[in-house]
Amino acid sequence: MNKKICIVGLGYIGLPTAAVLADKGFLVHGVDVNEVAINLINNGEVHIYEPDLEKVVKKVVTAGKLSADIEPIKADVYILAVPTPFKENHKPDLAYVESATKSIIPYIEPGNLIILESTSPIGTTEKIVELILNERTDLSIDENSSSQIYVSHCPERVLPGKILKELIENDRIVGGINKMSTQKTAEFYESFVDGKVLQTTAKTAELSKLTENSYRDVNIAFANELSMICDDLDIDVWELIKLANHHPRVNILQPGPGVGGHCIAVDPWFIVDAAPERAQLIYTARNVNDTKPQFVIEKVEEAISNIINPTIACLGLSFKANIDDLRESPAVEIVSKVASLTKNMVYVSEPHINELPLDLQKLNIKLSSTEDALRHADVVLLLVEHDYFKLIDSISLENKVVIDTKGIFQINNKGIEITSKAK
Ligand code: SAJ
Repeated sequence: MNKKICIVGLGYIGLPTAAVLADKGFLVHGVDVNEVAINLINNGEVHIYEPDLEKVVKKVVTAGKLSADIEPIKADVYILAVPTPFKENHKPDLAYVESATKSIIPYIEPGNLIILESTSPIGTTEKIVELILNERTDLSIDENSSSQIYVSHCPERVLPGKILKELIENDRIVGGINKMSTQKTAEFYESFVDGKVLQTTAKTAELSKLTENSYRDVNIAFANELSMICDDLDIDVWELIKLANHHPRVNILQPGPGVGGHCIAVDPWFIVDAAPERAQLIYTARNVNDTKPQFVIEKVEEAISNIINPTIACLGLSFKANIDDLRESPAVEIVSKVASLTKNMVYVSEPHINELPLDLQKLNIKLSSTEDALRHADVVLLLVEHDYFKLIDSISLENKVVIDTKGIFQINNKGIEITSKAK
């Protein structure tokens, strides 16, 4: 446990990983370009919301086990946990991985272990090796050479909202650029993970992560497609799915306003990019999920067409329930388009944030309490199934048009009369 760890990227994955490793006894140095985040972390505070994270960060910073800076330091293990978004043409953007790699190159020494945790297109781990060896001819990946370094991919697989638990409990996939890299990396994860640590090659590890998220995307697309079919046929999709899921080998996921977040809405494109001719189903699923927000907007248009001077309340902005993360959120996209449908103020309630994102601040949108939003609204658009919204009582929805994209009002069976639905 006296190993020194340097983690580049202190976001939703890097910071919890840093906190967990420091809590397990490692000496952890976190690196980020965001100086505000660095100052907060060094004060034992956090810049993102994740249950219990602040508590652990405070504990390990106070114990002197975690510190943060804009520059890396010499360490035994380097973990890269930076974003891998896509460019406008849906091609992977590796700029952050490249700059993170370049930032550690001057510090690497023989014997060091370099782990890429960012979800990455196939071949990225090998690219990292190339970048390092191009600049550091004194290092090598030859097994048993005295200047050997070890490089692996170990994709993060934690679910936002349950990160601290899943970092320890989930099985991990470790794929090195050679056998020794795989082994060294597996030993490292085995020292703090309770789940199984499964060994493979770097390329298989890369594709396995993309596969997991594409599997989920395809299954959510199935639910979203069903919801639109049901809307055409005037059938309750929530009841339909509940009934179908009674079959022992059927387990349909839940429809929603679209798929958000930085993972499931992004990663399938990396497979499409690697195999455009073959990845037909994955490509179609992505498009089905991407068209769902427009379907919801059309439901709002339909609903307000019958109301004179309508006021709309939107409930939820985050990309999924009970978190504050707005990245790639279909709710944000929908709310900004809904604002263009009316001259009136659109009331938005998102209990997990204190301030609207900048783009929404410029529009006729007001961040308000749920109670306030409901009081003003003729049309209520539920976009995220936060637990908080499940407490809304039927009286506050009386005489309003409710568009419930997550089916929570029906699930609660509160007898709310829903006059229009975007299931
Ligand atoms: N969603 C639905 N219906 C569902 C389930 C989800 O519409 O039945 C929507 C959510 O509302 C959200 C989106 O899908 O907009 C993604 O949410 P999620 O909970 O499915 O997944 P993420 O993005 O929070 O985390 C995923 C996880 N991957 C898988 O479950 C295969 C997580 O384990 C990964 O670590 C994470 O991506 C990642 O970082 O790649």
